[in-house]
Amino acid sequence: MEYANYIAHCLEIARRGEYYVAPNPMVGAVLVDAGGTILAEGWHEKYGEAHAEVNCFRHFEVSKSRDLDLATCTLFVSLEPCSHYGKTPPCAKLIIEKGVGRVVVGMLDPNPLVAGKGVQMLRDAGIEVIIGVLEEQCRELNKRFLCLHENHRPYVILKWAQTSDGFIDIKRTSGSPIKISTPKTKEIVHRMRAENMAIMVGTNTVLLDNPRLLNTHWEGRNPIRVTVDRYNRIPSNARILSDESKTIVYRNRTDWPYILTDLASRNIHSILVEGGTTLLNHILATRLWDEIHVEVAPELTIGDGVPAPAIDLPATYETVDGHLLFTKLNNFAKK
Ligand code: AOF
Ligand code: ZN
Repeated sequence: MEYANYIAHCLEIARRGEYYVAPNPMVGAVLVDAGGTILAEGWHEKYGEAHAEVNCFRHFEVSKSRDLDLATCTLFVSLEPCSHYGKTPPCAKLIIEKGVGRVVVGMLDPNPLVAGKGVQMLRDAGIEVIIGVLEEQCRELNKRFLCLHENHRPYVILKWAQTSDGFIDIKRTSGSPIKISTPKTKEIVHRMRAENMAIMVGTNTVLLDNPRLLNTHWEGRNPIRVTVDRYNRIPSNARILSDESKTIVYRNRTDWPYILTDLASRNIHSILVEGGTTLLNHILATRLWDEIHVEVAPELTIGDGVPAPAIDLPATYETVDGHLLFTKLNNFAKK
């Protein structure tokens, strides 16, 4: 029985919960008989609802093989089964009750409510437990959830679009921003808004662009909007304050380490920062970020404007609609 193949399948089905489970992790589970046949599968579908293991057993109960002795079977799950009473009862307890013989776990759950206790419960009940299969892929899938529990701050993604001569906008005090993104790259931005729990822009962007910062071009929830307003300049009718989603405005303390700590205390596991340059440069100086995504429009030069943050772009990029999409990962963020 090739464990990695089944954990790979768990990861594939876990992703179906992508836009619906935050701040919980995406988790997939498959129940496999002694001959290696998958009897049932399940994944965490929605925040606050059943965990992957519960859904897997539910599907098993309605299957033809439900009378099988589960002592001969293996449950594969991409994350350690939980041991706590949260919004749902502990999955480890359910697995013990079902009498499963063996459990293969992709990676341990760093949530202090679980953190090894799920595996301990299973082992105490005499179940064979194997830990650490495709661990790197398991970590990548839930990098936001892991960042919150391991680093006690949200996963931070900085994102901007710039002209080929390095500007994010024309200099202006009114009027509309220059359009840099294409329809397809705009869709990618909305997907990023759906992937992250929060979205942030600085005061100037709120005042100049009056953005809604919603996810209107991709499935899933709208992100929680975050901004700073030290001098009470944001008017009460600003679109960022609309009731289409929640908004957090920092007024007294606006430094990035403080904001991250506060967001973590609200269980926000990820934030996408879309600008402007002042905010992005402040964040870059703290080194508290995880990814940077830069879109460059090669055909667009404006000679003068608001400069993009000065960073070294990586050598490789993706091309979408003729635009260059660079992704830079942080090497010095504490992992
Ligand atoms: C599992 N299987 O599919 C998931 C787990 O509030 P609750 O009850 O939904 O618990 C959320 C926590 O449970 C979450 O922070 C993480 O530690 C774990 N997620 N565990 O056994 C699952 N999604
Ligand atoms: Zn659980």
